[in-house]
Amino acid sequence: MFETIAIVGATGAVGRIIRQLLEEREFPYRNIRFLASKRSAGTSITFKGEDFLVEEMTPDVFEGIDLAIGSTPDETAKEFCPWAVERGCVVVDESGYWRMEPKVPLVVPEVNPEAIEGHQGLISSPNCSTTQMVVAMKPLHDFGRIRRVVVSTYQATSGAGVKGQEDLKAGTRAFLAGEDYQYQAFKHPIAFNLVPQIGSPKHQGYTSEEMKMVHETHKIFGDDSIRVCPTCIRVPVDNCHSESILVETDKKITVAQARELFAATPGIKVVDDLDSGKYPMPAQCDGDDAVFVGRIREDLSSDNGLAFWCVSDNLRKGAATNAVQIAELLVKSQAAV
Ligand code: 2RA
Repeated sequence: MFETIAIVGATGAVGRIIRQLLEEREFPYRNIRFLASKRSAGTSITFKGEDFLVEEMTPDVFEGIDLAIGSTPDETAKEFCPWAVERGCVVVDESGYWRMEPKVPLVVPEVNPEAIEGHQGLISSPNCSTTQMVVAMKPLHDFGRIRRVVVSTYQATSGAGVKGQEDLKAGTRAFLAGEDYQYQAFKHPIAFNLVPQIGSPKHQGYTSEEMKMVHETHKIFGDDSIRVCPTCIRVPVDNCHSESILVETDKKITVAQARELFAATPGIKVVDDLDSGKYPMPAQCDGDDAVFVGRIREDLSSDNGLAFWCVSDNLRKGAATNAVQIAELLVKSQAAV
């Protein structure tokens, strides 16, 4: 058990869910502290019925903290992670800043739990669009070796933060009232629209969000030979990312086999009955920690192709839940020593 734990970015949307999860999952600790930027420091947080003062993130605040779970912007993580690690604190970082550092394990507990072994104080949690995809890929990869993935994402506005969610609601109201609305999180209107750009232009016409799906998938599976072709789209959905995924495998996987493989995988829930209109939808997956899979079908255009639809709560499994699961792995690995 870690004696003193901290949530860094405790007042943000993901920080709030991390707090809920620590309580729900009875995460073990003796002392807990809540850290945030100067702007939120000094406010108070009620946790398990007790009031806590939110402390400002400074280098010295990490003295005496044994484990920190961080959900902050990249620039903040760039700063605070070394402060913490230098003071002997183990950090589970949810930001994008450290993910591709060779010495930093990038972990999805259902996929590569072994990667935490030999960590050097810092462990990263992947981007939300990657996390749900690799959880769904894992049983198929183990069974038939995935050699190619074509994925199109339908990403909710919550992925762009609370401002993104506000943009959807206020933009929709303004659209219906025939009024102008100044979008804060998005460059284009998101109400009654789709935006085929998430992140900045990065590589050969792909965006930074799309390239994260390529590089992070390679790192998590430890296999650069998996070819990944992503298209990331922002859609007018409040929360939960959806993905249309096509995998090509070395060994053919039938629909029945895929359904069985998915159903036997902890962390995956199968909702797959087209005749009765049953498939995962964002509005129904909101607030759940699972990765939902449905619309499982053979690819009509290739011999070993399998297509499916995948939905997950991007704030939970895509962020908070995965980070807390990594922290749980760390507790388990301490107990095993
Ligand atoms: C998004 N994946 O949905 C990002 C958040 N990390 O914008």
